[in-house]
Amino acid sequence: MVKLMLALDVMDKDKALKIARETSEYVDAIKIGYPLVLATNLKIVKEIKELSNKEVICDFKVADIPSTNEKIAKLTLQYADGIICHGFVGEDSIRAIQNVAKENNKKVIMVTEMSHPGAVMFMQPIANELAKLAKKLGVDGVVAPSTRPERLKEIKEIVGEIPIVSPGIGAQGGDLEKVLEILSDNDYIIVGRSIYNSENPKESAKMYKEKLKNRE
Ligand code: O7M
Repeated sequence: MVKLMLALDVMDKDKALKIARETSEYVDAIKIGYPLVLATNLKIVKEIKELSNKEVICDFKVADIPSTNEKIAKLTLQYADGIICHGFVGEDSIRAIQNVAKENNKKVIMVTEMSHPGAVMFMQPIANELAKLAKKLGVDGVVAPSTRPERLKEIKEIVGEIPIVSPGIGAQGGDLEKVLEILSDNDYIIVGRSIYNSENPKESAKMYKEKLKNRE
């Protein structure tokens, strides 16, 4: 079954903990990014992992020189099961993160093409090359857009067995039916606002989980 990754981009600690607790029955992984970490602190990652018992991925879209990437990865992977980095900074910068992840048995997920409209300006033209680099480096996951199924398909074809982590369903208008025709068992959809901003996040997470189950 395609997995559900909750993007927990709320900026209030109690709200984050409540949503993580309520939805944990239906989500496979929780993605924590700058909004929540900057509103609280990095230890929120540990707390959310403990109360949800789910895989927790830090979305810091790390994009620096190797020695700085290494520092960021060391700090992040004390608590998180995985870290998201950008690919456009090049092979050495990604390898620096992979080295830290390997020592700690953690995941590195690399961004290729993003889901927002602006990604067609600079990212889309290089995204297939980034996907090839992800394959060469054997990263543990690749981010590709649910908002552009044709691009999602192309990137998936390039990376082969590497799991896809795909944002854009819900608030960004991605077509879940189309996306599920492309994704396979170890892939994830990322859903944020349409779960955490809904009146009943638990019910919304359940609804997505059921849609994923029904497509099996
Ligand atoms: O469902 P949403 O739109 O509220 O949230 C989507 C989440 O995915 C949110 O955390 C974004 O920062 C993230 N995201 C994208 O929306 N588009 C991308 O191309 C990449 C990401 C992402 O997670 O990158 C790792």
